Amino acid sequence: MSSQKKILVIGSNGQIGTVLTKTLGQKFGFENVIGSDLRMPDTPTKFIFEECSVLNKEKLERIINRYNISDVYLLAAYLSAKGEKNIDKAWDLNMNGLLHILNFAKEKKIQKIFWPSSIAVFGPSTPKNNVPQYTITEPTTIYGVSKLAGETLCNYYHSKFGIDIRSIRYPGIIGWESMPGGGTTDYAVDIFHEALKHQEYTCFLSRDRTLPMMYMNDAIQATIGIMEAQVDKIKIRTSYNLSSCHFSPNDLAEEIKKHIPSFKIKYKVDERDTLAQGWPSSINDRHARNDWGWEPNFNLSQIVSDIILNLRNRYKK
Ligand code: AKB
Repeated sequence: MSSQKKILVIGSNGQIGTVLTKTLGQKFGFENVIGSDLRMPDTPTKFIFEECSVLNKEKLERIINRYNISDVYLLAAYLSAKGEKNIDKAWDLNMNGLLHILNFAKEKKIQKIFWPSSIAVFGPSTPKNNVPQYTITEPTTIYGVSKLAGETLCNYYHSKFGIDIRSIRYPGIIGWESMPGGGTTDYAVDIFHEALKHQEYTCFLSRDRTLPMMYMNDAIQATIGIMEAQVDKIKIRTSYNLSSCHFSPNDLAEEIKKHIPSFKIKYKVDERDTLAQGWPSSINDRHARNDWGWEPNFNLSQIVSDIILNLRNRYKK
């Protein structure tokens, strides 16, 4: 295998994949980054793109061999809300996709894997605030169940076969460059677009449903940060707790009003609020900070200012 890092991002059209693939290209050279997803991206990309499902093991293997892939970021997943409507498919994609990639590493076809877990591994029996790394994990969504099983699988492959797999438990991720799909925390992205276009947003979570959240820039920094950390710094091979800020729809709306005073939020709560009800309000991430130097850069007011600035440019508002 050549010493040049060659990166494959699976799920490169998704909310995080879009920004991650671009950032990896800027950092390591677009000729060294291959994006893959179920369908072609809407706009041309600077990186190489391959249409492929993570469930298509043969095609994936051909891509890995063709480009001599060393590092895989596996982002393709059914998220919480969509997963509840497609339980079998969510389990299949979330588990078999991961298993394929772990087995490529076991067969020494790739060297390093990033796979995200989520705060959805926690459930109603987990403490609500400042949730420690090691605590009760009894998820109540198929997404959370698959992420918890995936964490255990990663740890098993690491201890049994020495696979270098690295993982963080993403909170809700918000940004302006890409749209989320199928998650419970999606409201915190939609709200900005509606605020700028219509000065009004109807929220599907309840007013005070506080959840752990993070700006996209911090999520990307954490993702590349854990992958680039020296191997001896990675002491947890299930998945690291990761935290930046936490807020409710009401907190977010109040912050948006500082920029768009006429903005109004209404509430029409649906089943996604029940999913969110089982999740923690805030997370303790001291292991990530101590082990590999994680530190977030954006608080709520900085996130809101940055998103509004960028979306105002886009919408010319
Ligand atoms: C979701 O809402 O399903 C995701 C998550 C918290 O992992 N954003």
